[in-house]
Amino acid sequence: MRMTTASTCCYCGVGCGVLIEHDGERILDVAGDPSHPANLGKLCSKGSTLHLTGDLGARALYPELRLGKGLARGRTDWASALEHAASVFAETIREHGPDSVAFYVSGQLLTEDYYAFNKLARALVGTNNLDSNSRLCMSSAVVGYKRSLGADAPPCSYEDIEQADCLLIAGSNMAYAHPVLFRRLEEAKAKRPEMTIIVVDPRRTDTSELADLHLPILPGTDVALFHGLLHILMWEGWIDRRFIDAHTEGFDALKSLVRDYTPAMVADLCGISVDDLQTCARLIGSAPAFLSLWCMGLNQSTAGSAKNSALINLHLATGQIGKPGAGPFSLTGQPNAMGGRETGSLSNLLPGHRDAANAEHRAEVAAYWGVEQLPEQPGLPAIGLFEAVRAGKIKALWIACTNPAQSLPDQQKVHEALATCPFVVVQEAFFTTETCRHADLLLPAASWGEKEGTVTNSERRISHVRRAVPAPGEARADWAITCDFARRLERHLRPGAPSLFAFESAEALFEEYKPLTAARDLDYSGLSYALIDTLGPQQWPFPPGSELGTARLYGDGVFPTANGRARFVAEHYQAPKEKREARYPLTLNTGRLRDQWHGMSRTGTAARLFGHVEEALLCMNAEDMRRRRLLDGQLVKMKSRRGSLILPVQKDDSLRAGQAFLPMHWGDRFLKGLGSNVLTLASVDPLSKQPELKHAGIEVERVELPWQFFALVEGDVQRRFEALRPLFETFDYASFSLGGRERSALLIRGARDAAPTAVELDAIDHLLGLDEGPVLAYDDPRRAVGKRVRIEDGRIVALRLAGETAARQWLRGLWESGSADAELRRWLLAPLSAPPGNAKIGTDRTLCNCLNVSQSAICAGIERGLDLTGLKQELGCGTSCGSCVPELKRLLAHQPERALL
Ligand SMILES: Nc1nc2c(c(=O)[nH]1)N[C@H]1C(S)=C(S)[C@@H](COP(=O)(O)OP(=O)(O)OC[C@H]3O[C@@H](n4cnc5c(=O)[nH]c(N)nc54)[C@H](O)[C@@H]3O)O[C@H]1N2
Ligand SMILES: Nc1nc2c(c(=O)[nH]1)N[C@H]1C(S)=C(S)[C@@H](COP(=O)(O)OP(=O)(O)OC[C@H]3O[C@@H](n4cnc5c(=O)[nH]c(N)nc54)[C@H](O)[C@@H]3O)O[C@H]1N2
Ligand code: SF4
Ligand SMILES: [Mo]
Repeated sequence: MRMTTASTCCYCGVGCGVLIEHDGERILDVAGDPSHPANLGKLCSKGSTLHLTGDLGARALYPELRLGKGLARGRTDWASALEHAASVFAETIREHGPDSVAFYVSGQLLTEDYYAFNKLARALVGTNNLDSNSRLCMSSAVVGYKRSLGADAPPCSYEDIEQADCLLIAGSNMAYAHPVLFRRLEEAKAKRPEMTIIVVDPRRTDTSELADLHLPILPGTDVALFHGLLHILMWEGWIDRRFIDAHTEGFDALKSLVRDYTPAMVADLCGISVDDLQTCARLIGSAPAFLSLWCMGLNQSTAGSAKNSALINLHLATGQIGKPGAGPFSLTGQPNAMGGRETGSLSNLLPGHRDAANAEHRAEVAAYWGVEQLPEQPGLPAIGLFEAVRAGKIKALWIACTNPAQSLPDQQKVHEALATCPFVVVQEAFFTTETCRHADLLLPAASWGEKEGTVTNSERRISHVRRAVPAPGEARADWAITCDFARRLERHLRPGAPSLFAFESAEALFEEYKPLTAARDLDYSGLSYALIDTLGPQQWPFPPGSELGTARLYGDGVFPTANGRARFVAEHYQAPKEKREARYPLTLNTGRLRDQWHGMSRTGTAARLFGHVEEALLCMNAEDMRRRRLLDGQLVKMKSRRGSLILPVQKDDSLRAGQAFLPMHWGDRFLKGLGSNVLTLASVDPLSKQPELKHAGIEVERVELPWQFFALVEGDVQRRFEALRPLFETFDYASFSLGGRERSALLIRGARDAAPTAVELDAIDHLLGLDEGPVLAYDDPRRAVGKRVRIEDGRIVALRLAGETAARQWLRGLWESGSADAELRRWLLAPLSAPPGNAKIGTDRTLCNCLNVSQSAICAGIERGLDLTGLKQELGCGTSCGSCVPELKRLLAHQPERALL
């Protein structure tokens, strides 16, 4: 029987409602929930393919324990696993004190999971060593809001996007990262073309394509830009003196600071024209309603806190806050980054927007929990925490719902830390992650569609996440794992005392947690699961007795500071940590792809999601490539002060000279060499402790790796991937991805200085199924060249090219088309390595994932004279989720110079 359960999408902070179709056992399909206020029925390319992800072959199904470093993990049962963990934690705490253990958690946990971890760390263990991946994501925004406005609260609503007259999008590629909101913006702009959109981003992106004004500032110069804008706003009299006098403090100090930020100086520093700067100021200054949206381009910086406050300064100076269509609106990345902040799950916070450093706050929470006191010693933020693990100070580490061995900067050190830590627990839904390799204890977690709780999205809206199907194998909900462990640890640390963790459901956790928000700025003590179910998802504050949530904050001009005034923050511009210098002259920018999610544990199981970008590529400006004599597709070595990585390079005219871009998604699993973050730096913002993930100094040079490798194998992809990946450790370059649509295949590209041994190659062939059965083979040992193709029922099912791979695209095309013709057989048995002369070569990107429309089909349509409507009507592209529409528009706009393939 088919059933529908209304839940939420587990990806980004837009927080879309999804309707999960299932049969009580398996998830069959998803659709957007028309009644959810965040998306009103829409989903993006990631949300709409959720049911295609989560291959059971990649899921963690049973607890696994390693009894000593170097040994393999073996399956165990939950009771033994958690009993063991409790005794190791108890012993470590007894011997080395509570700060010798730590918890590193995630903005993808539900609020209830977060609360359980918080109580475990602070009330039971007695440590503030509880931090979250939100440290890499939102912590600069937290600092910005708190010090400028008094509380960590984005004051706006999504509907403000429709009501704004001028919209400044800074350091956010929302077309990729918050697509459903971007669709809303596209529609608003189409309805009201007079609405102006400004995008501040060093790169040209799908987001900037919608802008009236794109400011491609030099990396990290945002603070100077915002000060420069304020300088002009003041000069032109475009500020709101009445608002400043009535509702703010500190304006005079800022005024004298921005005096130095003259248009000429700022334009020069930011690498933009004075005209554009002036235009930007005029658009902001003359707008009846001015809204700003920002994300990682501001937060992930050693000046992240300064960038946030400098942007908020503009709103305070113009009085553009607390009214429809106006305000500083930080977009949250993860689905429950907000919940983490609310429950106090960063090392410096406590539940209910309290501070761990505040003795009164500690006493309040301790009294509520019925414990004597909460720890006073400050906890370690993510980067410091892993540094302490590496230094041997933290001896037992619990990681939940995050993959630090992929996502933290300076991966060499992170891997060292995890390898040296005496006891690493990983609570994960997918056993395939880089971090799981280091787990001494792996605990299988329930994931999307399998768990219940609540999440808060970017606009402070709390949704009820509902469970549709049971978790596979023995996987359990995160809160249940945490509480079970905590009860066992209590027997060591508080024998005989009544349990602090006697929760029977997620709802019980929510009920205990919510009074901690009472009378605080975020008060949602009036909310319950039942109320959300009746009223729909609600925006906090939602104090007792409320009938509806709160759409907008600070309408009365009163801010949650001691004197009720918002504060101007006057801080000078600071350049990014790694300045351009001769050895590392390029700045590496990292960020999102449209169809992948972080370390790809989930999106990396759906071949379709590789259709848009298939493999790890370094993007560079043409001029920088020319100077280094690099051609498209060549292998390069990129080096930073911390590490190096080998991968192909690609020309990208959306980048200015001096800048390079690498997606953040590739970890050591998909790209040998510890992935993108082997290059990035761990320098942090002094206040938010957020690392500078967007600006690393690098150099790029060509590498000659004459022995090349390509393989494709269909079926049982996850198991093969796991088995094959370790065999490529001796390769200089090895990149894995998935391909296909109806059938999916594992694709492997590799290169080495010289051929591997026959034994090594045989081992690979064995796992590819190319060592026996219907396999056609050709070898030229003198040139170390060999080809293998397995053909079943007239179709290619596996192939590998060793030594020389010129025919790989052609063969891949043959695989996809399901044909294995005579030409192929002739070619196979010939010494020729390149494809036959008349073969059609070339890979094609799938721009429209929903309808499977390729870039070449779209370009051909444009050539035939189709416009956007024509493309939609004839090819169907862009008619479903809409994620490809910005790219269709760009191809239409850049028709003359478009690159076909
Ligand atoms: N498809 C997809 N969507 C996602 C995610 C995902 O993994 N995949 N992750 C989610 C999460 S957790 C997050 S945090 C968000 C991130 O969402 P975004 O922050 O929008 O995404 P990024 O691509 O990381 O970075 C945004 C832009 O910042 C620009 N930038 C770099 N340096 C600077 C600078 O100095 N100044 C300015 N102004 N801009 C700069 C980059 O060029 C990039 O285009 O996405 C969320 N949504
Ligand atoms: N270079 C560079 N690095 C970056 C960034 C960047 O822009 N550039 N962005 C940073 C940002 S903003 C972020 S948010 C981080 C994200 O970094 P991570 O947190 O490491 O990213 P994910 O891959 O989403 O990790 C979440 C893990 O939780 C697992 N999981 C999924 N659902 C569940 C569940 O219900 N329970 C449990 N226990 N596990 C589950 C997933 O399989 C996955 O492995 O990356 C940061 N790193
Ligand atoms: S915009 Fe896409 S990824 Fe984000 S919540 Fe909605 S469907 Fe999920
Ligand atoms: Mo994030």
